[in-house]
Amino acid sequence: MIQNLPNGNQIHIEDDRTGFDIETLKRAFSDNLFYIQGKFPEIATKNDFYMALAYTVRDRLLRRWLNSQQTYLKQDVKIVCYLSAEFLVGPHLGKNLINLGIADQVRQAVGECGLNLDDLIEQEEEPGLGNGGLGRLAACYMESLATQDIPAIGYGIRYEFGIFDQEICDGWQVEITDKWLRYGNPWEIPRTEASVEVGLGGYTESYYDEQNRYRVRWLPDRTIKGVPYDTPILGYKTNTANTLRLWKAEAPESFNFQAFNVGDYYGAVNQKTYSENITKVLYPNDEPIQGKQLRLEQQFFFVSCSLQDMIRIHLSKENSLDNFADKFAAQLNDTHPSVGVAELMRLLMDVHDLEWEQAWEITQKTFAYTNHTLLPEALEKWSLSLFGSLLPRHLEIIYEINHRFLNGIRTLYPDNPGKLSYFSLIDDSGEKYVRMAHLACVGSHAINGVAELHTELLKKDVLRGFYELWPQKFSNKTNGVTPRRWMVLSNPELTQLITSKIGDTWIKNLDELRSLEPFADDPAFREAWRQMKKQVKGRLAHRIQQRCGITVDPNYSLFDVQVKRIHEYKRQHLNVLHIITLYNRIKKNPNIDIVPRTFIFGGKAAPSYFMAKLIIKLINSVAEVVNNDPDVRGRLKVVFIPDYNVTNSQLVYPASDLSEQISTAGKEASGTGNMKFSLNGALTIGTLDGANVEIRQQVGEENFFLFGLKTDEVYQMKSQGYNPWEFYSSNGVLREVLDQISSGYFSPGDSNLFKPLVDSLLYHDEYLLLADYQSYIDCQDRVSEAYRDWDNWTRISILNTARMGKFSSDRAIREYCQDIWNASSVPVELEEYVQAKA
Ligand code: B1H
Repeated sequence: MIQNLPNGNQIHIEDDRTGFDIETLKRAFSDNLFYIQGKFPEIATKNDFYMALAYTVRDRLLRRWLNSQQTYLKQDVKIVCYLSAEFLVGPHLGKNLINLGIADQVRQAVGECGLNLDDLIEQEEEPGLGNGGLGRLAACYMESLATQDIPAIGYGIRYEFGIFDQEICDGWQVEITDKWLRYGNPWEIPRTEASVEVGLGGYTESYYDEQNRYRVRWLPDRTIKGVPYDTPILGYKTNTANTLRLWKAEAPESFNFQAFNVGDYYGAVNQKTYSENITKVLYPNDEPIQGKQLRLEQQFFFVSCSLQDMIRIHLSKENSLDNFADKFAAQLNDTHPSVGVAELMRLLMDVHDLEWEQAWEITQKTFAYTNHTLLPEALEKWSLSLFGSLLPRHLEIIYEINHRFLNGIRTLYPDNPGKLSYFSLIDDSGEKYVRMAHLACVGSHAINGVAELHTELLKKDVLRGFYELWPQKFSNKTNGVTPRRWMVLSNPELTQLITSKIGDTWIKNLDELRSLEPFADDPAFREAWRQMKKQVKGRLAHRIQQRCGITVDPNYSLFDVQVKRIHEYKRQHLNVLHIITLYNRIKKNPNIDIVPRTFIFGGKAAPSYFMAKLIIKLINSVAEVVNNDPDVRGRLKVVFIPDYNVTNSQLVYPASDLSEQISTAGKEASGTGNMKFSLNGALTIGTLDGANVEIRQQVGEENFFLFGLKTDEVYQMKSQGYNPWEFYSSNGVLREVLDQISSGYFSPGDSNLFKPLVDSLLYHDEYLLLADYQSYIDCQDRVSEAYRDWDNWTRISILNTARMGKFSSDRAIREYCQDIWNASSVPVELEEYVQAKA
């Protein structure tokens, strides 16, 4: 590149920070080891080498990133702002090498330094800034936005401790704090100069301004400083690098000393600690969050920081906020950021002097809301007393929004006062609450679910009234995943095999996988596919041996995999009932001809979710018995992979033969793991739930193992008074399995250990395991039969991959851009030189 010097001269450089050839990469790598890590190679740790390489790669990102930001500043672009309490981005190094297109060069350069690239990639501690699907979706969407050159900012929280690390001790989950920042984070850049202040608590007062207009101002009693930390998110083989901007809470420089005891130094230090608490830790979901003040503080904190940031960016380019909604689209990733509706109103009115009507129009045009769950217990609500004491001005604004909204409802349904309490933003049936989903619906111009079935159920059930009111606001946006991480990075063998037949353009245009279909009938290709699968399974087998000390067979055993958060609705325990059923068949007839299976589980349970933790213990207890019973002779193996996270999952999806997607119909909003499995050629056993429905449509009914009650049958069975005991008493095989668990067969010395679990199934069975048991077992028997014909299984595996193009996050992002954001591509040119002058 050419660089301008301050004196106007120019110098040409193939410099160590941008060059891609092997010698340059090697030089840059050693340079970073010396000057950033401060080490000679002789004494450098693996982590030092990782850091040196990470900085080498980061340097090559920066030019693209700065050029992207400069392009957005100079051109009249619309920026998509994805507001999310979670971004589960996963490790950056391998991903950035793929997207920069320099994985091969870097592998060679590092190799010539006597190191192995995969070892260094493995050193990276992943940022666990999310619970599961919702946070991972946000990460896939950021990647697809960049790949399609859409200007975007991801706004979230820089948790000091992300999702806890899981260890398994004596079969139980133990939680360890996730100190992911321990060794430093080479991928982020703090932007202290762009810090903002956020208020909390206090009171409001009204006044008349110079023009004698009635105004309100908020006088918070605490102020927190938000410091942005930016991470570049590079698109695949494009110059666009967008920003993930995560906020860290700090104490403000200047205190309002009046509010404290003047001179109370220790009090002031305490206050500092208190401020920094806000971004300390990610809350694990599936925990009752009601009343958790810190969680509401987190939500308001990051949303206020982000909206202030968007307004600052806007006002640096334009002199009024009138067209704010034409320049920014703000997507609410579930209700977690929905307090933003009230905060944007406050900023526009109280700080920037707009009138209600205009502020409201801008707010509604700016926001859109994605719902991710139908579970009633997961719908967020905040008690009025907590909300009002923390955000008094926002509560006033919410009352006013509600007042105006309900006036409209009264006019529309004059004879139906029940409609008022149905729609109200305030639940006042007992203790009063703010209903965040209602706030999100009223404050947004668009509302979407994350799979066709889920969106239909939102319209029919959870948000029915809102759908009747504003049908035009509703649409479906089926989730998607990025093939760059979930195929190219995690499954190079598969990527290479596909590319050898159809070229590599499918990586950016996943529908092209269709052209693989004819090869499903080519015996040589099937053989190559089978060998590829064996090799990838071998990698996982090796890891399982290392991590769990369990030997599994990658050659003949069917890898039957369920990895996801542990939750009763996801029914990991139904899977366990199947394992025990097979085990009993062997015990009764040790010479039975059975298809060998390796059952692989992974997933974290919320620390306070007793039943989920008991399910983990059950899996490990069954594993102990099955894996060590000589009658089984290794034909069945059960493995629980500890600490399931993005890094581990990249090893799991490619190695799977069978994907377990067995939630109770109507409970899983979409699922995204289901897509990652099938893209990697696993066949699915699943219910008609979430995106399973669409996966089955795409791959073909005959290539999908369907079982279980459908959503309407679930409703029907519940309304007729479901009695699990009937299934228990009428099905001897099932009865035997449950009796074994409750009699302590799998928990020697503690026969009561699993009683809560069995009792819950026998007396409530909220998620209808017993009702679906037989259908699941029969379906699993069909799976085994199908696996015996490995050649046909391979054919179906190829067809699965070939027909999954729809589930690219690129497709999902295109739909959001067209239907909701009205955003378009802005290609970024790499400038020939960087200005040295200001
Ligand atoms: C999903 C959540 C979620 N839905 C509360 N809801 C949380 C709710 O910390 N909290 O309070 C965190 C997360 N996560 C998942 O979203 C759905 O269960 C999946 O079915 C879906 O695929 C995923 C992405 O849409």
